[in-house]
This record gives sequence, C-alpha cells and structure tokens, in this order.
Amino acid sequence: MSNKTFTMVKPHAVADNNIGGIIQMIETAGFRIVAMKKVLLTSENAGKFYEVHKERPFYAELCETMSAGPIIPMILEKENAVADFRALIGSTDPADAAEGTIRKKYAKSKGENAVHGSDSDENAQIESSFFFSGIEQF
Ligand code: RTP
Ligand code: MG
Repeated sequence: MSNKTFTMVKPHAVADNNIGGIIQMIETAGFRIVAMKKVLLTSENAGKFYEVHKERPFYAELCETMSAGPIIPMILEKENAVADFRALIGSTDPADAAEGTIRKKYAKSKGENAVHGSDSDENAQIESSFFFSGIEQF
C-alpha cells in the first residue's frame, strides 16, 4: 500500500477563495503536502486527465467544468493515503456527503464537488505524473 495520493481543488472552489479552507481540512486530517501548484487546464487537457470517463454521459460537462478556471493539483502523503483521503472528501454527490467531509462543506453539486481524490494507488501515481515531473517532490 502506497502512502501517497493525488488531489485537485476544482475551479469553482478556487474561484470562491476556498483553497485555504480546503487545505486546512487536509492538513488537519494529517496529510502532508508533497507537491502543489496552480494550473489552468485546457478542455483538451482535462479530457486527457479524465480519459477513463470518456464513455460516460457527463464527460463533456466534466471537461468544461474542470477547465473553467485554475485548479490546485497536489500530491499528499499519509499512511493509507488513498482510502483515508476518499473518506475525508466524502461522496461524489454533496447531497450524500457525510458531515465533516470536504464535499459536505465546499461542494455545490456533483460536477462542482470541490475536490478530486484518486481512487487507487495506481491511479494516484498516474495522476501525479500528469501534473508533476518528480523534481518538486520532497
Ligand atoms: P473524483 O474522481 O473527482 O475524485 O470524483 P469521484 O471519484 O467521486 O467520482 P467519479 O465517478 O470518478 O467522477 C469524476 C467526476 O465527474 C463528475 N461527475 N459528474 N453529472 C454527473 O452525474 C457526474 N458524475 C460524476 C464529478 O465531478 C466527479 O467528481
Ligand atoms: Mg474518481
């Protein structure tokens, strides 16, 4: 089991000045930020990142939503990082997200759900490599 995961603060949360609030929840939960930057994706690059979802009905909407403004991609470190981070962010749909989760506090809808969180160690590695070369990580 890896001790790293990958996350992005989504455009609406950046636009609403919630980067700090979200990072505070992440750090309070015991995650260490290994790498972080601010990036504006083109719709095409969002499409590459979310290629696994390309057959799903929400794919076009997802690519537009994720390229609507800058995002904050981060690599996070903690024991059991992937599973613990999925628990911290809560359900995809904020209507189902538990109290105390990031999505309960900051998500507006299924599409504008504040943050991304990798769903496996393998995807955490692939997604981290999409944004970071390796030299930033310490
Ligand atoms: P994420 O990948 O962003 O951490 O979210 P997730 O695992 O909870 O959800 P996933 O099934 O991987 O879907 C990726 C993102 O697509 C958007 N989505 N929209 N309109 C819809 O029905 C719908 N379903 C999913 C969400 O923004 C979700 O985070
Ligand atoms: Mg996912």
